[in-house]
Amino acid sequence: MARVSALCVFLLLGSPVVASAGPSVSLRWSGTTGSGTTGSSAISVSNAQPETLTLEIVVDAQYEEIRGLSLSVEYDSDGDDELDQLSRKELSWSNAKASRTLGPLAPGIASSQESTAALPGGAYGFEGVSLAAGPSNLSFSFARIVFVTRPGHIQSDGSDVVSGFLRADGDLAFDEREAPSNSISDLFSFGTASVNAQ
Ligand SMILES: [Ca+2]
Ligand SMILES: [Ca+2]
Repeated sequence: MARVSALCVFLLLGSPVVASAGPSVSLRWSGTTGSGTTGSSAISVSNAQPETLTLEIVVDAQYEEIRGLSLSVEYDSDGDDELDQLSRKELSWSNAKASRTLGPLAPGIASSQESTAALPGGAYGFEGVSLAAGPSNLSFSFARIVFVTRPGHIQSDGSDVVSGFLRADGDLAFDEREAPSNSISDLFSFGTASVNAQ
């Protein structure tokens, strides 16, 4: 009976719902020195003076245990150069008993690059590995990037920051199964963030 119900839900809701029922990465503005409202993926900033913004990379480990994860972020790919990157940090997560953990093996990310009018900016290879059991069915802060805005460059024209498995050779996710059948990269969905002119 349960199988029949599940099939009905699948047929009613269609495959997009099934495709999104996996781990997801969202980008959330968590801090500003300006007057914009924090807590979502979009924030309003002044176009007259620089503001320092903190961007949280939040992982929602829906339906999967994450034993390893490496992801990257790019920004200003449209040449507007709205942001400069000040710093970035990989965060360690554990549950209260420390029976589940996920954190960087080595300090620092693989590489970073500042955006200009000619080049997108990037922060590549935020990584976390679990040495025992990893997070599942909860959301946690995986990494953090601090930007400063560039007055005169701010445009309200959609996404300014994207996340994803952007390094073909280095970014991936895996679960608790035996390698090499433990990849869960294809299950992930990724969010974006934007800064808009006030
Ligand atoms: Ca820049
Ligand atoms: Ca913008």
